[in-house]
Amino acid sequence: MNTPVTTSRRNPRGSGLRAAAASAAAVALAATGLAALPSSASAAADGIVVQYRTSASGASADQSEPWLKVRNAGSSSVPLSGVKLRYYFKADSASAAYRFACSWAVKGCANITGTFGTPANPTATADRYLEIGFTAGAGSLAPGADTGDMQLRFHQASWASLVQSDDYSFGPDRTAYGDWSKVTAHVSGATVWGEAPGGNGPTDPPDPTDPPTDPPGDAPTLFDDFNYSSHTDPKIGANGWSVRSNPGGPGVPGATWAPENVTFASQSGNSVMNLETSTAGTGASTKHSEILTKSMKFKNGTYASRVKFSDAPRSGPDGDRIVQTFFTINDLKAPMADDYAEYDFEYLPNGGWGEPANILYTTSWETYRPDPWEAVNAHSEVRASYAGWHDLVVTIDDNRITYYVDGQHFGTHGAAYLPERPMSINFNQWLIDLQGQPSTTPRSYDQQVDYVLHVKDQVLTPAQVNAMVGSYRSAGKTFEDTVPGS
Ligand SMILES: [Ca+2]
Ligand SMILES: [Ca+2]
Ligand SMILES: [Ca+2]
Repeated sequence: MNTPVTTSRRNPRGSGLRAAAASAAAVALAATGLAALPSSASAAADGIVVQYRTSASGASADQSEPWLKVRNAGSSSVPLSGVKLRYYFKADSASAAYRFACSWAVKGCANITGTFGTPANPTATADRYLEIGFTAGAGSLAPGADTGDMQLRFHQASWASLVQSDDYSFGPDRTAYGDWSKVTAHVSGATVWGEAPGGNGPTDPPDPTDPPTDPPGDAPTLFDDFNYSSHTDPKIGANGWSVRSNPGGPGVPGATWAPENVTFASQSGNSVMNLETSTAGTGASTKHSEILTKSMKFKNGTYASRVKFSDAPRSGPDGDRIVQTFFTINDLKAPMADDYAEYDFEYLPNGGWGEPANILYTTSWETYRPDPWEAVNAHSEVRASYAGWHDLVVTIDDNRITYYVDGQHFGTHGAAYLPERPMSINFNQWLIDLQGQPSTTPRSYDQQVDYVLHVKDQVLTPAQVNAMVGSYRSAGKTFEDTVPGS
């Protein structure tokens, strides 16, 4: 998408979420992110009861319509943002994609999230689940209270009819609300209501994509040490990269994305890529830079890169609201489409998005709507200088997204933010706006990138990442891509 965007909106090509930080929606979002972290609600959640009825009782239907209520039968208040519900079903084919919708809810559809996942141990009646979650805006359930009606539905992305008679959680006779143990409720990863389909309870063996005890030997991998001569080096395209030239957001309106601002230089025998952003204080003089994989084929697994952030321009006056990034992303097929996915490292050396100074964000996106702005994401942040080289790692398994900086845990975001579809891998540097430094004196900022590594479907520790990069280097291998296309 190349639609020009205002500075208060973001374009899915890049990442500019906190551009909307001033809006109430974004404030609610930040709260959502915090609530997605493990909460202490489990002690109070023993009394959670799930009630169910169907509004589409046919053996097959255009849409499945599980209507749900959550009741607090316990003795203390339960924050809904810590509660997840799972409705298990058998997919209509291995490749079938589903879409969630909320028709009406007492708590407000905007406070209810729906994502799809795959059980660790699929059964004949349950190889997918719909997971329902709540934003902070849904509030808490007092003892004895319930959520009221949640009129939910899902359908095939193709709108082909779906078969319900083979779905674990489906109750064709349940046309009025009643307790229903075939929809489970979870708090902080523990099952607090209902019975999961065979082999998917909380005490089951670890999922195969949970952290391996040994570094993987032959997992599909992308490694690139960015050993190129220039942005016109034909190896860049041959190795699957695109250096961006098409206009559009995010960032300063009228700015261009300059392929010539992506350069390569040897540092002690190791090739390093530089993304330069330059401006002389006007849209027309502003040049952003971005490199991204041409293929969206990356989903679960480990992503790692060594990136040098900078706090000051290479030349000229300082103060611009620059964004230095490493992220994965796919395309937003429709506003609030749940199969959108994005995972960001974003460093703002001079603040922006309402922040006065240095801040590093990691953000996991379920989805968003550009206009009017609404987003479903979770983020972690540290307000500090990150000038210099840093090891960035993000891992995605079937349960969570975990970020590390320099080997230290930086943030974990829950299952509601897991990717539904594969993504590209991107690096970019861009200016949020021109309000940080009003001067028209030319200046330019650098972001350097040493390497990128992706290991498909394997959760590596930061130490395992370093070991893998080390073995590529001792083998003299500067590029490998064995990740299959999707
Ligand atoms: Ca089915
Ligand atoms: Ca999503
Ligand atoms: Ca390198």
